[in-house]
Amino acid sequence: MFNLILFGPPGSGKGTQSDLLVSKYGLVHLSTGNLLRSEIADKTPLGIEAKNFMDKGQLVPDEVVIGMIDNCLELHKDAGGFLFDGFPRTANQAKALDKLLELKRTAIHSVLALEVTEEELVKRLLERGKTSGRSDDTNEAVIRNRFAVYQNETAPVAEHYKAQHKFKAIPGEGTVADISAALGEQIDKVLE
Ligand code: B4P
Repeated sequence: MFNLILFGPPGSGKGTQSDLLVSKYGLVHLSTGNLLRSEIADKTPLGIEAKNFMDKGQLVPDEVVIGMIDNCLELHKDAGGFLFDGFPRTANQAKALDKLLELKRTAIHSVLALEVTEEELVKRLLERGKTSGRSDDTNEAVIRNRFAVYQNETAPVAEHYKAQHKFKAIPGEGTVADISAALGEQIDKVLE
C-alpha cells in the first residue's frame, strides 16, 4: 500500500496534479474539497453546514472532515493506496489521519508540497473563479482570507510530517507536465 499527501496553499495545483497521479499510480483520490462541494450540490445537512464556512474562505470544522475521510477509508477497504488532496489541513486532522491509518495497519509514506508564490496563486484562483462558479474563488478578500487561514492553521501540518522525515517541497510553478514529472520522480524514489 502507498499513501501520499499532496500539500500546498489554495490554488497551488493539488487538484490538477492529483488527477494525473491517481491514474499513473493506481491510487484512490480523496479530495476533501471535492467531497464537500458534492455534499453542497446535493444539499445534504453536512453540505449546508460546510457552505457557511467555505463561502467565507474558512475551514470546515475538523470533526466534519475527519468523519468524511473515515467513511471513505471504510468504503475503499481494498484500495492499493490513497492520494489525500487538501487533507489534512490542520494539525488535529494530521494526528487523526495518523490514527485512522494505524488502525488499518498502514501509514503516510510521503508528503509532497507544491510551492507557489502568493501573487501567482491569486492570479490562478481569480482566473478559475471566472468559470468554476466557486464562491470562494471570485472575491479577492475571501482568497486573501484563505491564505491567512493557510498560514495560521495549515502550515503547521508541514512541521508534523517534517518531524517524521516524510516531507518534500516541489516547485509548483511551470507547466502542468513538468510539475507532474517532478512529483513522479519523487514518488518513484520513495517507492524504490
Ligand atoms: P480545495 O478544493 O482543496 O481547493 P484549493 O486548495 O482551492 O485548490 P487546489 O490546490 O486543488 O488547486 P487547483 O489544482 O484546482 O479547498 C476548497 C475549500 O474547501 C477550502 O477553502 C475549505 O473551506 C474547504 N476544505 C477543503 N478541505 C478541507 C479540510 N481538510 N478541512 C477543512 N476545510 C476544508 O488549481 C487552481 C487553479 O490553478 C486551476 O484553475 C488550475 O487550472 C490552475 N493551475 C493548476 N496548475 C497550474 C500551473 N502549473 N500553471 C498555471 N495554472 C495552473
